[in-house]
Amino acid sequence: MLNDLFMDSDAAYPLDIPDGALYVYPAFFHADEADGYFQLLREQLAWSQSRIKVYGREYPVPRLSAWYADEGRSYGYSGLRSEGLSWLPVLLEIKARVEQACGEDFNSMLANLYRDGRDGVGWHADDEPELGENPIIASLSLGQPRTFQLKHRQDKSLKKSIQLPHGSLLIMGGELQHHWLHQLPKSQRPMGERINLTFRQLRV
Ligand code: MD6
Ligand code: FE
Repeated sequence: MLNDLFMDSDAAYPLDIPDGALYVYPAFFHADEADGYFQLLREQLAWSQSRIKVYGREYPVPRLSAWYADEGRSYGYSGLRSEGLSWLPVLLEIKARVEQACGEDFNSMLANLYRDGRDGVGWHADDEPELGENPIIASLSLGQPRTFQLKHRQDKSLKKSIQLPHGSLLIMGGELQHHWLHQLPKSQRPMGERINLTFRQLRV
């Protein structure tokens, strides 16, 4: 279903990878629209730095985040469980555009703010049970273009590296979360801020 939708659109293109579906809209939002959203999200979201426990020691994660969801939804990630914040007008506006493009509804969104190249997110899959079997996750990138990498869990020769520009939308679906890990690596290069919104549909 995702396939048919995107084959018809010349704005989005599929990336040819086995064991999962991956689509990119390089310019989902035009630059001026993307600029406006970046500013609003930077100011309005309730950014905070989570801490994770690794072998009994606590560390701040290298990014700021904020988590929004429909009333009454809670979500566990990195050993934490939290209630989502209430949607803001700007988020509902963006969510509607993303839902229209995906042909899917989303009831939650995790926002990440990478302050500079020292912030990133390590190898992971978004395979929490709440997301269901083969989730569609839509990921909007604003601000500093950053590299997004994927590697296959079984076949170590399969790797993919893509640039996520300002205003781009990446859509993951199919069996991707079962067979691939993804990360946003840190970088030594001087870099500005990047905001990423990942829209999800929680099934429970
Ligand atoms: C990021 N994104 O782009 C981190 N997860 O900042 C993710 O971890 C991610 O972009 C699932 C689907 C799309 C993503
Ligand atoms: Fe992810």
